[in-house]
Amino acid sequence: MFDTPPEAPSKTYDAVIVGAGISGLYQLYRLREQGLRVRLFEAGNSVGGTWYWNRYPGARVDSQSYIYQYWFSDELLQEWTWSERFPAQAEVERYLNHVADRFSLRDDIQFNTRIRSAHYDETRGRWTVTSESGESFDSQFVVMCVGGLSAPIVPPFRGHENFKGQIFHTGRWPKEGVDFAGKRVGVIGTGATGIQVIQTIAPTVGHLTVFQRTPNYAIPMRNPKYGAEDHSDFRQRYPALKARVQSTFAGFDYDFHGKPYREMAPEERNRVLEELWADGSLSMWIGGFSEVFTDAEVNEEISKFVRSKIRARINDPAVADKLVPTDHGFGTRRVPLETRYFEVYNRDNVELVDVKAERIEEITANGLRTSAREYPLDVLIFATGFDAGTGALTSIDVRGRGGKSLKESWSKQVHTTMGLQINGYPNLFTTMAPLAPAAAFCNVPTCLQQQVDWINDCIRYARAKGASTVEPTAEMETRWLTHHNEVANMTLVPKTPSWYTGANVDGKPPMLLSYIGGVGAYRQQCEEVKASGYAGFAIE
Ligand code: N01
Repeated sequence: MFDTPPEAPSKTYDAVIVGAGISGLYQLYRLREQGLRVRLFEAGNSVGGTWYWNRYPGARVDSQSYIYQYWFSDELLQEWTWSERFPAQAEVERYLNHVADRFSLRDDIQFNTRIRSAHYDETRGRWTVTSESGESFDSQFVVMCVGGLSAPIVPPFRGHENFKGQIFHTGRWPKEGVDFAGKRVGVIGTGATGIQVIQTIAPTVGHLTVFQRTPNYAIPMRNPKYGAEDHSDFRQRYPALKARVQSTFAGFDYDFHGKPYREMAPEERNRVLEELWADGSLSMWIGGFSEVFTDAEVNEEISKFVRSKIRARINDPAVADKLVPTDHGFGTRRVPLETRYFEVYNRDNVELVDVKAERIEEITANGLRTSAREYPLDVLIFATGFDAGTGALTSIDVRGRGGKSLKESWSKQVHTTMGLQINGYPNLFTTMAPLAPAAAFCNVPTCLQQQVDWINDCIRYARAKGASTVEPTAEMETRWLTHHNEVANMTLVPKTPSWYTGANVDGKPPMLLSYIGGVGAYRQQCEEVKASGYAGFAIE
């Protein structure tokens, strides 16, 4: 039943994958290995996904390189060497290109092809996927690997079109780069992206104006270079690391500190916090005290610790007042790693504007006007983030049973079954979609590989059974949504507005978009579904 009929036109596939990032490439490898006729469509002109589009100055991964990779090939693990602990964008992009070449993945990828719609035909149990240029493809399965942070947001400031200088969004950075020498540059946004851009360009621009709405906590990155000894050490540890990352809270090789914070004497707490801080990684956040997510008092103590670290690095107390976060607790929004970020504000050529105190009113021909004054600019950079979790999927016109639009359905309530499938959309699978840990609370490659493997196994199971459709039941979906929300509401995170809760997009229904029950626990639940013969999924 799944075999492609011999008379089928060349644009008929068993599976279509959308997106050639970390999950799309791996999904292609796996489904092809299973013998499916697969085609992957990618809007860009090469592979890399996030690491293709986000080539802004300073773009760098916040996960350690030795766990930011694929585990499926021992040869790949043995031959690839990472240059440092937290590599820059170009190195991760090179790695993903190497993987694409090493496994001849490009043979089945069509580049420069943005998918506009995916419509399900109930009578045939198949999808029609159509590109922006109007090419249509017919497929049994569709796997959307479109990313959780890939639909950029440019706030609709008045006068955007009048600006005479250059405007960029970090998530659509030009390949040829941008020359900042001597220029007056403005950056809007101080999230993980803004921080990386600001600390990188501050020494090279003529003048930098940072428009900050919400100050962020950030941890100083410790980024040693790796040599031959490190590489051989990692190679020996890879099997253990591969197993380890699948069971921890956030898919890293570290996990929460075992001892409860409240059971420690003040000196011991301080010692542990200092050790975590000195590690220079995200372990301070998702490998420190779990109470940071659940106990407001403990969170406040840890927040105070971090605030004092930040304040100590800023010369002008008035500037420090603007930069030290007081309106939310440490770790309730994404905590970035930084490299001499706070020292940037000690420079003469850098000015910090608090846009809560002086609102951005419009972009003018020569710069940006707030309620206080006009700031003359040659270049304006939007580090204003993404329509997270849902944006990349809803930008495609996805229609399931009865022509039901996913965008419309999610405008009222975002729902998925474990972030893997959606009731009403048979044979459609998703990676990095809402209600799974991937977008917010996971070392992304850990979660994406787990999801791809689950999808691959599920498709194999359905084919072996001779079934033509796979779809979660409505009951299963409701059960997962209820569980997701229960776990979310046990934490402090939904109380703090950010992209985690959809608060950065007007009109988005407020909810914690990513599952916060832990990567290990999520994986276990996915495994249980598989072991039960996919209980909660109709495979017929
Ligand atoms: O986006 P963000 P991002 N007027 O949404 C501000 C991942 N990532 O691209 O906080 C003024 O976090 C907004 O202000 P506020 C990581 O998961 C990973 O930085 O809403 N300001 C905020 O400061 C990260 O969390 C890595 O008040 C406006 C900023 O723009 C995710 O991507 C590196 C505004 C947006 O911050 C997204 O990060 C980089 C307006 N109208 C990113 N609208 C690594 O692992 C928005 N802002 C290396």
